[in-house]
Amino acid sequence: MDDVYDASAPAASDRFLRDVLHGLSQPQKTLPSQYFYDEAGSVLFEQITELPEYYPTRTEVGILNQHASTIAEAMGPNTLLVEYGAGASTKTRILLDALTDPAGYVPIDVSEDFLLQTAQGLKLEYPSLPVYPIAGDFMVELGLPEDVAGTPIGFFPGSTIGNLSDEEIDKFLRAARSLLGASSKFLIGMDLRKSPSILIPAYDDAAGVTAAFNLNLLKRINTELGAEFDLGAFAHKAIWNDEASRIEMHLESLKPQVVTIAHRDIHFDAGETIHTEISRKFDLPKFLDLVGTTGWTLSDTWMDERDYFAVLLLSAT
Ligand code: SAH
Ligand code: AVI
Repeated sequence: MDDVYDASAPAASDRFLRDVLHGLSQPQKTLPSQYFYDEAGSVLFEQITELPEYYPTRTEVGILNQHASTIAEAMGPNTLLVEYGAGASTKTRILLDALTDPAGYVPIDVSEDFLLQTAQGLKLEYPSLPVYPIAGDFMVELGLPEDVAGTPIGFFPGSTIGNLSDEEIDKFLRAARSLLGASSKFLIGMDLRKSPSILIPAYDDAAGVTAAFNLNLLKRINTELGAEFDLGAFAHKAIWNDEASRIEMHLESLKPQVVTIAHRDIHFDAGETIHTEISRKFDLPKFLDLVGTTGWTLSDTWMDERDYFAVLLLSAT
């Protein structure tokens, strides 16, 4: 494996502190969801994917398994697979097994230690596949490593696109189009709108794994920024926002309290929340409006029998 290219190293902890203080100074306190993913957060996310209530992963895996050869054919030979928010690269293996002579794999992720472990595991499983991990934020302009070969094809599974706002999706798709180039395609997985009776338990599971994932953000702020959040004084909440068609995760302060971060006192009322994540549930026409003029057009769509999840193939225009 080539050395990891760390796209965010110089100012990572400064940026984390700045983002935390900025988010916690807003009238609706908020924290960017990308900070869930330190190593513990990535492990917790993997546990979420195995929960009985969390249908997205197994549904998307089912779609990819069912259509792997068609998808691989559409991607073509000599693919340089560029994955945004790669995590454990579980779904990647389905594509790698179906692709004809893949030229390489570029996993991009903010969770650096987890990314490196995943990349090392892949190198053992696919000894002839060049793997070029990039540690960094996929929302900033990234470059591909100089020595890559093949036709760049994007992969953005997991409905991670649902964790982005309209403006972020627009910026992200344009940046991906510029990175991947004019011959590219982009395979994107997205969760679809469905009954709150299915959605709420998926984000508030009986075993409390999603609660631990949400609270891990405060734990991380304590460890990395020297704050003193009392984890027992905040509770996980998952809310369905019907108008915005999204699940919102919050952390609710269970009492009035003050938390000090970098000499700044942050006041919480009892019942006040920190908004930590949006998880959008799309309908296809609305998503295609967002794709709009970003340099991509829809080529193909695959869905499961229950219409829970969609995998879209976009082509560069
Ligand atoms: N693709 C995997 C993992 C999805 S979890 C799957 O489908 O199961 C979301 C992943 O995106 C995590 O690994 C997280 O660390 C990463 N991630 C979230 N926001 C990111 C950002 N802004 N830049 C880079 N990686 C990000
Ligand atoms: C990574 N992302 C798409 C997950 C989701 O479903 O929004 C993260 C997650 N949050 C709570 N559970 C899982």
